[in-house]
Amino acid sequence: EGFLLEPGFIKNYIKPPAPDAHKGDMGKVFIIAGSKGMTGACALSGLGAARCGAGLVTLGVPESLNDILEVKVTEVMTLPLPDTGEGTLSEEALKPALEFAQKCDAVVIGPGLSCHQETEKFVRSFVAECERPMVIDADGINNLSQSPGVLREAKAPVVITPHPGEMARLLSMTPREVQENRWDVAKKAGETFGCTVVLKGARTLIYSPGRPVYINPTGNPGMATGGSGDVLAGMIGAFLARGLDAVEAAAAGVYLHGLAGDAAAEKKGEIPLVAGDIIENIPEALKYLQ
Ligand code: NPW
Ligand code: AMP
Ligand code: MG
Repeated sequence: EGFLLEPGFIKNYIKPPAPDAHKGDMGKVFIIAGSKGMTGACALSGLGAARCGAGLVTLGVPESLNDILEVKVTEVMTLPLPDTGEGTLSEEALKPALEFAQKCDAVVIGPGLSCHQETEKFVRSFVAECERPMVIDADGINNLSQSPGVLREAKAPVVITPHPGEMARLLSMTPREVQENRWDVAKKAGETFGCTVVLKGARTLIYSPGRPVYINPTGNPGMATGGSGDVLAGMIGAFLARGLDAVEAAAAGVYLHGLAGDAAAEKKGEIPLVAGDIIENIPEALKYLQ
C-alpha cells in the first residue's frame, strides 16, 4: 500500500493553462502568514504559489508588517489584517480573513505566524470556520496542538504539512518517535484528523484516509534550510486553488518542490542552497514535467 511518486503520475496533475485562460481561471490563493521577524516566510510562500501558476496570490499579514511586504513582494498582493500591536495577528483578524477567504479558491495558513496567544485563538476559529480548501503549515499547526480536534471540524478539505517537530507537537510525541515510525505516524495523523497529511523530511510521506501512502523520491539535504517548508506550503496552495483535490495537490507540490530543489543543488551545490533557490528553479522543474 505504498506508492512511489513518479513523473508520469505527477504530469497528469499539472495542466498548462487553456489558450483563452484569464487570471481568474488560474486560482486565487490567500496566504495567511507572518509576524515580526518572519516576513521572509510570507514572501517565500507567496512566490512559491505564484510560480506554480496561481492567477492571483494575496498575503494576509499583521497590519504593522504590511508596508514591509509591499516593498518585498511585487507580483503578490497584501491584505493588512488586525494586529495585536506586537506584529502578530489578533483575534479581530477573524472576520476580515474569513470574508477574504470566501473570495478565494484556496487558503494557506501558518508560515511565520508565531504562537502568540491571540494568534492561537485566531487560527483555531479560522480553521473551524473557513469554507475553502486549506493548507495548514508551521505555526498554523503549532497553534492547533492544544486543540487538534479542530482539524476534524474543518468544512473543506485540509492538507497539513508538518515537519517531524510539528508532527510531534500535534500528536504529543517526541520528534524522535515520529522519525522512527514515519509511516505509521503519517497514517495515524490522517485517520485521527481526517485530513491529508504531508510528513516532511527526506522521503516525505503523503497520506489521506482511504488512499495509499505516497512516498516522494525528489529533494536533497540541501533543502534542510530555513524557509524551504514555507515555499512548499505556497506551492500546494496554488495546486489546490487550480482545482486539484487535496491528495493530488499535496503530491504535485511535494514532488515539484523536491525537483526544483534538485535543480538548484545541481547548479549551486547543496551547501549554499537557500529557499529562494527552490523558487527560482520551479520553472525548470515544471519544464521537466511537460
Ligand atoms: P531539534 O532542533 O532537532 O531538536 P520549529 P521552525 C524539530 C518560520 N520560518 N527531524 C526540531 O528538533 C516557520 O514558518 C520563517 C527531527 C525542533 O524541536 C515557523 O512559523 C522563516 N526534528 C517558524 O519560523 C525561515 C525536527 O522541530 C523543532 C526536524 C518556526 O519554524 C525559517 C524546530 O521546529 C522558518 O521557516 C526533523 N527533520 N525538523 C523566515 N525567513 O521568515 C524540525 N525538527 O520550532 O517549529 O521551528 O521550523 O524553524
Ligand atoms: P521546513 O522544515 O518546514 O522548512 O520544511 C523543510 C522542507 O525541506 C520540507 O519540504 C522537507 O521535506 C525538505 N527537506 C528537508 N530536509 C530534506 C532532506 N534531507 N531531503 C529531502 N528533502 C528535505
Ligand atoms: Mg516550516
